[in-house]
Amino acid sequence: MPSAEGTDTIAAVATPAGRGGIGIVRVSGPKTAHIAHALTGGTPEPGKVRYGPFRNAAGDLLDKGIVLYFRAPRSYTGEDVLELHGHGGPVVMQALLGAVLDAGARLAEPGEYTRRAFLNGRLDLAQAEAVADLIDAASHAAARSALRSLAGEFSAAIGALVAGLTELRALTEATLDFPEEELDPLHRSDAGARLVRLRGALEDALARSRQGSLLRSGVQVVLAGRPNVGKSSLLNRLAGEERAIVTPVPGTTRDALREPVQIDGVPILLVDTAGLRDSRDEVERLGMQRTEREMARADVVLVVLEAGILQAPDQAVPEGARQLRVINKIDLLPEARPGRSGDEVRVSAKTGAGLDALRAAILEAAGWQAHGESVFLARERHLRALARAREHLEAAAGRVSQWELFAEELRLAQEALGEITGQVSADELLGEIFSRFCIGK
Ligand SMILES: Nc1nc2c(ncn2[C@@H]2O[C@H](COP(=O)(O)OP(=O)(O)OP(=O)(O)O)[C@@H](O)[C@H]2O)c(=O)[nH]1
Ligand SMILES: [Mg+2]
Repeated sequence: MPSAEGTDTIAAVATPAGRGGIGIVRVSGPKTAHIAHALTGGTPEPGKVRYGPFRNAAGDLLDKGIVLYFRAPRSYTGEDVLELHGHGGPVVMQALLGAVLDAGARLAEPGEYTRRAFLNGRLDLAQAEAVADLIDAASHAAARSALRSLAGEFSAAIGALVAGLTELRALTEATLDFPEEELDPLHRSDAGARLVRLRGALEDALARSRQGSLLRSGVQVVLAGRPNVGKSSLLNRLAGEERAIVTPVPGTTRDALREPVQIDGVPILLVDTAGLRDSRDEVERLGMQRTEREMARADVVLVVLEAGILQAPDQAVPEGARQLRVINKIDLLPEARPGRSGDEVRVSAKTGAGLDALRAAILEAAGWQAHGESVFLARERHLRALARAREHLEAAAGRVSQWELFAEELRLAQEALGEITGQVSADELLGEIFSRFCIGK
């Protein structure tokens, strides 16, 4: 269960490195009021904004700025928190931080503020992760989804599942105490029905989380094919600007070129590659090796072919990647129609015909279904926990007449779900999660 750990006071520059109008040094812990006094010469009032000079122990003026003070537990970390808003230059910030450290704080570790917020019960683990995800969000859709997790929507869905499991366990354990009770057959069908409902709710949470994990980590889409089929032209079309060099000379692209784009808010990393063919040119061959490496990492491979020629590269698309056949240059064939049939999309990079169908096909191949506002920006860790809970519920479904085993599977499912919000969490797990934050968060 969350509880306060270290009683030392931490400090860090909370704004990004570099120069800006404002820079903030944040302090959290028991010595905060003392440090505020040391730098500003007064005891700050909680919740009040004050403007004044910041000085070091020798009395030198370091900067003038705004002081914000939050008293425990009504602060981000749940401890006393001080924010010194000064001028955002690296020298000023280092001087302020130095004075704060001299006054008794130590430098915060990555993610330590949010870790304290979790340990003091201000946030659960899924919410704490959402803080990092919101900051790292690569699209508006990802940011909105992280914000919903931060507001507790994901945790609430997990909490509802846990509550359902707790009820079912309580019922089951009551039956274990009275094995001969008449109520048993009744209870059995009730338990069965409850389990079916819980499994449905878990499937739903898992589906929404899978979608969200696409938003969080993005999708890698590789354009591959023989030289001159129009891979770079397609990349430029999808990116909406001339990023890759396009020429009529086969073998133009030598190196893999990455371009982040968004399709319906889903972050997509497009990778243009060197065309695949037999070549004696050393540079081109190195380029082709890269193409194969990129294909091995791809979520979706677009195998681009030229209309009328339809010659595919000899290299196979690796297993695990979804593949779409993209017939380009259909403007050259008067009878060809843009659009999609199955895993084949007909387009023209030149005219833009069929590009919307291609975008839709990419999203579908990546596993995206528009869930509107309700996807959870889940992490791999959450998906694994949900999948484990699902296995235990499945095992429980096969044990509806062996109550002890049934109860045990329910307990294990609940434990897996508890890891998501941090109700059950080992120290290593916390270390692993928070060490990926940057300092000052
Ligand atoms: N008519 C027509 N020409 C196209 C189309 N797409 C590309 N081209 C032309 O085809 C030639 C090759 O295009 P690129 O985009 O460089 O082809 P690539 O597949 O990237 O070629 P490499 O980098 O050499 O492997 C250029 O002259 C393009 O203008 C299209 O849809 N229609
Ligand atoms: Mg090219």
